[in-house]
Amino acid sequence: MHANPAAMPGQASPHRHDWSRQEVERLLNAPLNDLLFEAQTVHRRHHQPNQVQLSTLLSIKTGACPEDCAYCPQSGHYNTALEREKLLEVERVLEAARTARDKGATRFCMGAAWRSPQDRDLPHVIEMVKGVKALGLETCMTLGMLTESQAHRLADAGLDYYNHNLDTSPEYYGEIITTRTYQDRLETLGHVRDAGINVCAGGIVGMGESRQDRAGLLQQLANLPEHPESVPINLLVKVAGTPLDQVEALDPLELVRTIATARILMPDSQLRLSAGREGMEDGIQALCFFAGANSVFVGEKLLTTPLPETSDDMQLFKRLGIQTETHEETVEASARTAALVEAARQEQRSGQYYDATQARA
Ligand code: SAM
Ligand code: DTB
Ligand code: SF4
Repeated sequence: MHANPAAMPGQASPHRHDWSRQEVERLLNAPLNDLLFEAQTVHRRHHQPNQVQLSTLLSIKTGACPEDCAYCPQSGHYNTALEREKLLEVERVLEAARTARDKGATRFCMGAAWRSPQDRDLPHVIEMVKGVKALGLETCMTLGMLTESQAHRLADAGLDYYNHNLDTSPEYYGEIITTRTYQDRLETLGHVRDAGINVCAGGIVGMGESRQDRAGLLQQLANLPEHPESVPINLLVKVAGTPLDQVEALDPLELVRTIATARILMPDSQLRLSAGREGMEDGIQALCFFAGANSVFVGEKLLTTPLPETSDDMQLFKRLGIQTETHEETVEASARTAALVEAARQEQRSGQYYDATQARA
């Protein structure tokens, strides 16, 4: 397929955790057709090619966040026309979860505009996890940084996934956030992993970063000791009042390249075409699915910004011949990915080589 196989190092698709920046850049820089062909080949080997999983988000505590993330409408550092809201009552969360389930979501993600949860908040949040699980949904939370013991308490409550993003490359990170470090984020991801919760970690493109920065983000994610089970790729949603409001729009094909490269680097991870679908052309979304995206957020809103109409999403899936995952399929896929990540972890520990190309045989 390629004149120089080394130019497409994902070809053999082992679960590697030692990608060099140069290798990742070579993938990102490849002719688009080569990159897409490779990504789709890996995708087919590891996933159902015509299936997407649906998640729904709910902001359980909105705005007034002490962090200064330059992209975020919820940061208390910027003047965005956002209405603040304190931690929601559990029953309101369960109501939203029921609606999401009835509309086909199989995972319910709850996000809080916190630097980290206070210990006094945890019992409340734990009630939410238990209640949402009892509705037959997978649970995900994103609450900021976690200590080791908080991660264990959430694990004991049965939390399925914890989302904490690296956001961008280590080099560009300081341009975007000054109130917490890259190392802080890696530590939280370590606590989540060690507590036995599935890891959801990704980042944002379109923040004025370079292609090298996108390579840096992907390299960091793929070189984590275990690949995150879930990798959200967000396209910046520009919100008036945030420092990134006027940043130049990213060529959407760069998003497609980022997703394709993520698919090659992390063959078994669920890859979510996350923020940024509202207003995105159908053709670009279709390319993202071809590149290996197999999950999206549906519903009225992400956390605070709008999503496409669900009826438009369903229409697009129909046009593409894409089926939405059932609850049973989601549970089966999550268990399979978690088992593969665990197998890779064990084999890495014992010094054996893990070949993910054999995983679906
Ligand atoms: N406060 C918690 C934290 O930062 O970990 C959880 C909520 S925070 C909103 C979750 C993620 O949403 C961020 O890490 C970022 O990647 C993404 N995000 C926030 N605002 C965004 C925007 N305007 N466009 C795209 N992604 C965004
Ligand atoms: C993720 O990576 N993207 C989601 C979820 N994880 C929490 C959040 C996107 C937020 C977009 C801006 C907003 O709606 O506030
Ligand atoms: Fe706060 Fe999370 Fe927004 Fe950063 S991304 S300002 S931590 S809510």
